Amino acid sequence: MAKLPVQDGPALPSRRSMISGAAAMAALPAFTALHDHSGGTPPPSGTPASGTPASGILTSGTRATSPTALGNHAGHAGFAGGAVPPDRAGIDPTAILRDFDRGKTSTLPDGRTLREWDIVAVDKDFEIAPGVTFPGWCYNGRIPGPTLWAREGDALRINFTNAGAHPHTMHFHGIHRAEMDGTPGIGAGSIAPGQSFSYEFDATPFGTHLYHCHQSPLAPHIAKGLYGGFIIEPRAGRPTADDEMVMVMNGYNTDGGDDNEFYSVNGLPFHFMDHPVQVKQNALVRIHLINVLEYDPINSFHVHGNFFHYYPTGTMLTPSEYTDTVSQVQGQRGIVEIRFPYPGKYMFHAHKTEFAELGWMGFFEVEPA
Ligand SMILES: [Cu+2]
Repeated sequence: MAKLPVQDGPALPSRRSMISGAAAMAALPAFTALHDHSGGTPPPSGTPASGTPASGILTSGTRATSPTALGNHAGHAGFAGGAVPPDRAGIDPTAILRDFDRGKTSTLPDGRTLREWDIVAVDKDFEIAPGVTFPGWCYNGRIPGPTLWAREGDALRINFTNAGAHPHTMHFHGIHRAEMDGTPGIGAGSIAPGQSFSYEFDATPFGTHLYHCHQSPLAPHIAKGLYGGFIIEPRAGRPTADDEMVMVMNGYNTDGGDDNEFYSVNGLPFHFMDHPVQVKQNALVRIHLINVLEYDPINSFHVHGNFFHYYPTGTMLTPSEYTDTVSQVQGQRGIVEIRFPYPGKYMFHAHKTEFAELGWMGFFEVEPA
């Protein structure tokens, strides 16, 4: 498959160099300005600690501060410089967690609810790791795109405008007519820069789904950031959860090669190390878990100190499994339901160690009831 030129300018880190410990962070800004020191996170054993050159990704680059300065930051994120502060990154994974976009609703003559969204594809840069700018393509200026929420049977209309520099589409998982599938060559097909199209279909089946660009070459069009969650609630609803959230597992290919150099959930590597997901003891926490990772065939989710019920694709009301680890292939998703019986901090991460060490790890912080 042809590779897209994903960036210009100075070379960004490659995964091989990061794993091997070769100069990884070629353009690190001064670390001292990078993060606050409130709520410092003690590194769990086995997690790369800042300032440990042997851990590969922490090797300082030409503009890095001294190892001593790095050492002062042990406990932050497991990453040289920590996670990028959300306001600088342009991505706030904590805000994305509980941000469900229910669209603009109106009632059709037949009494059904029409749910409508305006989605714009744009090219936008994000600072995904300290000093690493990723030239993203995204929906509504964010990675992942908005989590669209609908109720089973609603009529849906997604007004899509392509304000980017490349042709894109919106391809929704679900049941719909071919011409609404967002596939090049069918129906409206590719939506050229400056063009618009409204996708219209009904919300079915219920479950936790996703949408993404389906323009060729597919892997870069998705991995540049054109994806988001698409949740269809059962008509009669699910048992009420005390807390409901979305976790979109993704990766970043920063060098245009065949793999990812960074991994995250909700778009920003290591974010939830510095900003643990706040939950309450014994509360029912429902997590819509979606894997949109490209380049790597399998991703996984593992939680420490607990087990959870898992509903594959969210299309059933009874769980298939009681476990502490699930795997998902590309495009796979499901619902995790979990209650934390004990207060404290519990890691969650990909159980593929390499993904975890390159950003896909975080904490739940359980507040006593
Ligand atoms: Cu695209």
